[in-house]
Amino acid sequence: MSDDGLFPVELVQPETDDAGPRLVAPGAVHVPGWLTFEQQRWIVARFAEWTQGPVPLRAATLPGGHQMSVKTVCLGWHWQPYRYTREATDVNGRPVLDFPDWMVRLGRKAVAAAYAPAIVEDASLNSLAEDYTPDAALVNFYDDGAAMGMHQDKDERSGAPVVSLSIGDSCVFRFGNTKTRTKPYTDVPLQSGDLFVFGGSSRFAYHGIPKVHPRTAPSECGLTHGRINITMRVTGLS
Ligand code: MD3
Ligand code: FE
Repeated sequence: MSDDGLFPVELVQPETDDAGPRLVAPGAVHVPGWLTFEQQRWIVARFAEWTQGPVPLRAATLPGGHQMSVKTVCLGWHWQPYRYTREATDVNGRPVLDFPDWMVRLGRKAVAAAYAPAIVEDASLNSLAEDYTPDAALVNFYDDGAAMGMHQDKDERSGAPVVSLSIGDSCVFRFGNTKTRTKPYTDVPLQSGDLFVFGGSSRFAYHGIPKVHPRTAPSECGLTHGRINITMRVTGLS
């Protein structure tokens, strides 16, 4: 992997004083404070560009007519409930932005960090990082009061891991199970800069964001208001 200077890949020490990576469930790893504040600010600047179009940040409308409180802009493939398309036919018909090369490299670094042998014992997960090639990202924005109900991500035709990056306000992430949208689940606090990777037997678990804590974003993250979450996926589509 070469450094083209576009993204600050040489990580300085994390600026947070959190505990290290934690295995939350088989294949589900939380890495607190993975992104530096410099990286967070750089991504927030890219987010501002993505929202300029061609497809605007929008709240998706679910088949029953209910509008989500979370707003989303997509890269690589446009997600609409419940499929991926190259044009945003549910918004303005315009083509989705390209999936950036720097995000592929960041995704590989994320999987390598989360699935290091010291954290997960499963050799099939340890070797996933170098070939990991996400082709879609959902970039979610949570304004005050936004939440995401318990759901599974199953519109992808691939069992490859999902990489999640959080910037801005802290929140409660609810990680459930693969059988039901109800208990048992584990609530994990997520903060600005945190990485979460969901693969293996966690890939199709129910999950959601029951609560975002307004005005908890650290000033250094570059976001004055709300929460950004990027999820990288392998769609398995062509
Ligand atoms: C576990 N986003 O975009 S990220 C989503 O914070 C989504 O915006 C939430 O759920 C957010 O679909 C949660 C954590 C996450 C993302 C994808 C997963 C957890 C996952 C896929 C499978 C299992
Ligand atoms: Fe999800």
